[in-house]
Amino acid sequence: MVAQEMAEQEIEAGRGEAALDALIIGAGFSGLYLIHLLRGAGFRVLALEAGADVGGTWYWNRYPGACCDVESLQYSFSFSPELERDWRWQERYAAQPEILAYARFVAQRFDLYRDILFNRRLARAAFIPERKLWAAETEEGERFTARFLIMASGCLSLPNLPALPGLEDFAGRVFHTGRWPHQGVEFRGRRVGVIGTGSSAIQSIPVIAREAASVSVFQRTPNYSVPAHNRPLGEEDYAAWFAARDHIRAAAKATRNGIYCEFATDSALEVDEGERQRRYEARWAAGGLPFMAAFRDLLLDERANETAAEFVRDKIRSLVRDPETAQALAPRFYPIGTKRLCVDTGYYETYNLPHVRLYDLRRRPLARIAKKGVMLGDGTFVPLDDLVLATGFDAMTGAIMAVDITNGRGLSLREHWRDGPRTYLGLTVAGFPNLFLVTGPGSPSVLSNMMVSIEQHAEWIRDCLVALRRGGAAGIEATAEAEEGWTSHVAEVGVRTLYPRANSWYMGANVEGKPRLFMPYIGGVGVYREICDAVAREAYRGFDRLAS
Ligand code: NA7
Repeated sequence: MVAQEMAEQEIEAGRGEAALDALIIGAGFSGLYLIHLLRGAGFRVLALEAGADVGGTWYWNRYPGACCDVESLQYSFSFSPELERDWRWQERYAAQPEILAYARFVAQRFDLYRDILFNRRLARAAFIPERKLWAAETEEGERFTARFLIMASGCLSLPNLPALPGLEDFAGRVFHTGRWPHQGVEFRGRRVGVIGTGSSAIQSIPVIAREAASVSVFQRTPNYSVPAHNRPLGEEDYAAWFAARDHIRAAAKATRNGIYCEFATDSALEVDEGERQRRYEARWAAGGLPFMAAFRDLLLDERANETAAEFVRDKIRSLVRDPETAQALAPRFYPIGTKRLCVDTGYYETYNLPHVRLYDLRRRPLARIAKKGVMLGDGTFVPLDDLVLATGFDAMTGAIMAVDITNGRGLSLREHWRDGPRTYLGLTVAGFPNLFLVTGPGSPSVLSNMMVSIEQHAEWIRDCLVALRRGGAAGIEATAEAEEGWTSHVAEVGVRTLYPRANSWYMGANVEGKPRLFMPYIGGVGVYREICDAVAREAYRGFDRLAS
């Protein structure tokens, strides 16, 4: 039964009021903070979570070496000083088990588990205009009604499973990095093939290579990666953090990407070669994503970008002994940073191991997967016992579009977004009242430190719901003009950068048939926050209120 019919029946049966104020989809960091905030503001909330525990991305991505590419002290909630005081990160970059443990700690600390139903996947949701509520149904057949529907379903949660010819014939084990078995995988003595060379592959290949008999990496596009220089955090790190914490937290909110670091304000082209090299060397030695902040124009100017790209290519050539492999690993087809920069531990060095081999699919494409391995276009057969698909995600829109969301006026979100996502502020969609997206397309989202963006979105949504309640309104809906204006603005700002030059998941280019456009908002988290705050201050400019 469609959600609309189901809800109408419930309404006829006398349950005219929405049972919940807000139904939250997902219990990752977004969902957790939303439960905490909305409950604290007196709303009746429930979260549905597809996994068996909290954590979202960090619940599913358990592949070997899975690690956050933002430093743990900054990749954490800032809203509670007590929480910060009582949780200690072990490493500069936290690995997945530690981040998952943190999510559980947060959920327990704020007593969030009681408002989450696990192992529930939302199948459909319909807005019922007459009642001004959402009716929702899970794949398991449970039904809910809520005034507001909040999609906190994650940007990298729906795995991308490309149509690899012959995959169904493969007799060995097949794993996707984003759906890794919870009990772990034993690779000892096995010949492992890895398809893909994105962040998940770059993190997992060095760890798998420690165990496996051989590792064959099938690369379609090489990625730029900088070292993490991960290390344990000690007392002195914490002393320094707490001394500067208030400043760092406040400053991070005003930055371009929500990560506090030294952002250079000069151009890569206005310093001489010696200074450029010195700057890149220092950033390389420090490690991590701030490499891209070495100059202000690395993502704006092709020539500036090329100086950084060539520096990294040089590093690859110096780290990888076999010149042919080094050449294949050095990206040339797109500007550095326009696919998310990877942060690794020993990735390039792994190719110096005798049992690790790179197959460049640009030189010899993957012809098909056979029962016992992979056949390449030039007739080479690579025998394998296991296949690891590190092929990424249907990013940003995948988890939202997986749900059949309709507006009760004959329009589905899938139809509305057929040519690409359209939003107002990345938070709302015209024609879909009382629907909120957290870190959705059209917001800084995946270009930012997610924790900073999540806090900002959740707080904005809470404030909006409180304002509506205070004003006696039943809801809110973005106007078509506001959506059009914002969607155009997101596109205009995007094309001013180098990002559209890459076939990245930011562009939807990794999923066949997906519209190609730059989905996140590149204006910066600081600028974006000011815009969202101004919209709220100006009585929610760009929105219509729904009368009670
Ligand atoms: P990514 O970054 O999307 O990487 C996926 C990789 O898989 C990438 O190298 C792809 O090559 C490759 N791929 C995808 N489909 C195929 C086929 N059909 N054949 C060969 N290779 C393929 O996903 P990750 O999980 O690594 O990282 C996602 C984000 O998580 C990351 O950016 C961090 O923010 C954390 P392509 O580049 O498309 O040629």
